[in-house]
Amino acid sequence: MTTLSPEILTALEQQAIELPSWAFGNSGTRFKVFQTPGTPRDPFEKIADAAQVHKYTRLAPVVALHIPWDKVENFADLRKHAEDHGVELGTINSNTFQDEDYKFGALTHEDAAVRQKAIDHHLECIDVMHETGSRDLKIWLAEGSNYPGQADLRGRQDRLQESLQQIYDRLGDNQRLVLEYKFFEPAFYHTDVPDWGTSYAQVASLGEKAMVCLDTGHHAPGTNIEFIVMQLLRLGKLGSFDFNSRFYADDDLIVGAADPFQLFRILFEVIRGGGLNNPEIAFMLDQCHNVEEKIPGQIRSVLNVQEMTARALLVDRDALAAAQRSGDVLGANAVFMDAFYTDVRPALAQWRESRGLAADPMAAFAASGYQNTIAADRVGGVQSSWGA
Ligand code: LRH
Ligand code: MN
Ligand code: MN
Repeated sequence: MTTLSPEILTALEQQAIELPSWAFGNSGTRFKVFQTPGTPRDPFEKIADAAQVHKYTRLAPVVALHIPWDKVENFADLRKHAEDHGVELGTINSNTFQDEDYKFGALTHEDAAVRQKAIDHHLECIDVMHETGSRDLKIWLAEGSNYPGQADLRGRQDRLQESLQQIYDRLGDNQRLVLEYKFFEPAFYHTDVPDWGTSYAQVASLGEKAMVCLDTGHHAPGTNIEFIVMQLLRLGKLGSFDFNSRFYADDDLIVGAADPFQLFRILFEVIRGGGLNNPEIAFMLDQCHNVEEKIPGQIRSVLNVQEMTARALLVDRDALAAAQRSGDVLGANAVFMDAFYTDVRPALAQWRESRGLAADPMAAFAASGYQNTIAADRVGGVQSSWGA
């Protein structure tokens, strides 16, 4: 069995992954939203379910909210509820993609009144952040156009900058804005924030409290995502991850499911760039569990991240650097692949037991009976996000 060094175990001990509240609600495609028994009926129940993931893994102490999906009358109550369940409230995600007024844009809209409405929504999110104790306001914009000539690309970029500046100016001293990019969907011809370069250009001119969010599912097939991770870390502008995996487009599948090797390569660059356990970077999941059970789906996800982190930490960096310096192409590649092919699961299971956790968190959760209890107790669970 591979053993993990004390240094590696210390690094793993500090790992913290933020869960998306919406992963616990029903979601689907534009074709169908399937109902799962036991689905939370409100944000309080979503937090209770998220706390189960942390209970069995000790990897997920923070839960991100999406506004208005998680709007409650009193956010201080929700915060207290989270703390009572052993977790914290984290990133606040804004939503300008489900409102009629935003058909032709929100922060980029031609009409100043519509832009103001969208800015005001973000200011409201900042108010929420003060109550929840959240640091980050995460903005993803569904804005763009479908046909060449439909929109003035340059004008929209200028308006975006002005709108973001107004939001940025409202941030408190310890608050940040993270701007997420996505190459297409729902707009199919152009998107206003399609890539890391645009996000970087926008946040760089806002100031130090503005960073880029990298959602792993938001790139064209074949994109070298770890290169982007390296570059943003190098520039000091990587604010957060939205982890998930994709086969085709924005699939939102379990992180590491489609391509564990890509996750390994990303985490290697995170470690190389000083990003692991760096409080400046939020390691978030952004996933939907459309056909599988949601709590086990999230447990599987955080374990996948932990597993690939452990493998990436196993890379013999000295041997790798020596091989790189001497131009030993295949030697360098072999050092890299040796770490990737190492099965760390038995060592992680043993380590979990040494910390009073079950060796197999998936099995322990299944045996706990929690799923049956919520299925019996909760009727009419909420739909959290996409779909009809
Ligand atoms: C957009 C996105 C963004 C949203 C989330 C629900 O595709 O990745 O982060 O907030 O999905
Ligand atoms: Mn995302
Ligand atoms: Mn997405």
